[in-house]
Amino acid sequence: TSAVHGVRTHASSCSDGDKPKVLITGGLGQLGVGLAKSLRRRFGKFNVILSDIRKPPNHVYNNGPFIFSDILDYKNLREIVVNNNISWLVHYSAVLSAVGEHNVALAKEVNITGFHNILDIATEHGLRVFVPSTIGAFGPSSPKDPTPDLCVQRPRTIYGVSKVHAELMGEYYHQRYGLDFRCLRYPGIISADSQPGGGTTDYAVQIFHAAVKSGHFECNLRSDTRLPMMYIGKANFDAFCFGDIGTETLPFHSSLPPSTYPDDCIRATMEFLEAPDDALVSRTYNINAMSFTPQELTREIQKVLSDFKVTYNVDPVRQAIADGWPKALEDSAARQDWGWKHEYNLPQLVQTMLTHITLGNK
Ligand code: AKB
Repeated sequence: TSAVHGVRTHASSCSDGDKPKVLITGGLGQLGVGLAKSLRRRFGKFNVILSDIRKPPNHVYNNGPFIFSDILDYKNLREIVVNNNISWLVHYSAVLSAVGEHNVALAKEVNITGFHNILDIATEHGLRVFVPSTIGAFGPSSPKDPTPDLCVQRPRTIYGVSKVHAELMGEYYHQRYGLDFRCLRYPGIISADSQPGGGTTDYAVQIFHAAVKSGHFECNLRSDTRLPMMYIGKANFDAFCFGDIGTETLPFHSSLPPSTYPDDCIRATMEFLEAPDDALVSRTYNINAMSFTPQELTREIQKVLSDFKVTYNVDPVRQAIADGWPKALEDSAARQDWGWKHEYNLPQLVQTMLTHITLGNK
């Protein structure tokens, strides 16, 4: 009998007073460490557990609880939830778009079977569960500029199909069993200190590292490929903000106002996770920040690094995926229902990324 057959429905429970006890799966990917840091600041170091199937670098071990967790191992996952009194589950494990097309069986296993385990365990234990969806949940027949929350969704990648499946299953479990399912459709996420793993939007992270290190970048998407993107703050942004790096002069950065919001992606996720249940008219929301092409991004980087050169060697798999994706997401419902507001535009993104990467390389 699968767990969901014995399901009881309860409101999301919290453990330490009002504080949730959070488990993050896929914690060593592009997003987990940064989110853990913000959640720990808010709810306490020991109330947020990062998990993955890989051994973490020392700085992750030293910054708070980390455990092995394999989302394909139902019993292991259930044991972790029970033994740690987990009340919120952030499910970041996923095989991304480009890697998924090269290994459909793996993507199906992780993104669909693994997600079923998450859904059943979350339902059985009354968890609040956050699952990111993506611009990849849309396809060539979706309206593209902007793409509304509700429209035709016929993605042509296993990644996209698995994300539409997750959206629909989560919404179904919400209305059928009362599961507190929350899902944001992320744009391509741009991070300074963590690498994306096998996506179509990866170029927009790699280009910054290449600009700083070698002054040349070979781009695997066509120069006019417009995609929605969003900035995620550095996981060790405190050190950057509060002067742990000494008296070093910050390159490029001087015109930026000192930001109380060191990012958009983590803030969106935190605000959505904490939004009162009755504010959520829907369970799946688009969130949008900026959109640009490789050519526009290159020009913005060249305003700072004038010798930077980009050449193009298009990957047909990634290009076909990108050609079917939205150019911008329509996100007025997120703005209206739970107050979403982006902070970073293209010039701010470029200045911040170049600053972080340059300082990180010193
Ligand atoms: C990918 O490119 O696969 C991801 C995404 C947009 O979901 N970054």
